[in-house]
Amino acid sequence: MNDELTSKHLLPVFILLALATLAAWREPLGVYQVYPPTPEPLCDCSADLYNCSDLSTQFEAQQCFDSCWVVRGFDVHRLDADGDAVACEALP
Ligand SMILES: [Ca+2]
Repeated sequence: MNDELTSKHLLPVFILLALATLAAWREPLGVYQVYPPTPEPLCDCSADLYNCSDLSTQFEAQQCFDSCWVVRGFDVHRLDADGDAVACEALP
């Protein structure tokens, strides 16, 4: 009698757990489909397209330099002429 009551009361809990598990399993797959595995580059790293004079701040130049370094593995735009990994030191 007690066992029967217990299983009847637990049935909705099991259903909820199953639905929650299913939802948690689907969610990460959806996220992976929406966002690409590699971050979008902050500037075009396909070729030498920018000079320091094209950028307005050192921060902007540094972001471009850093993201292209990750994508291409070298200073595509030659923003770091002296090779100290700080791009466009002359910019504000
Ligand atoms: Ca430099």
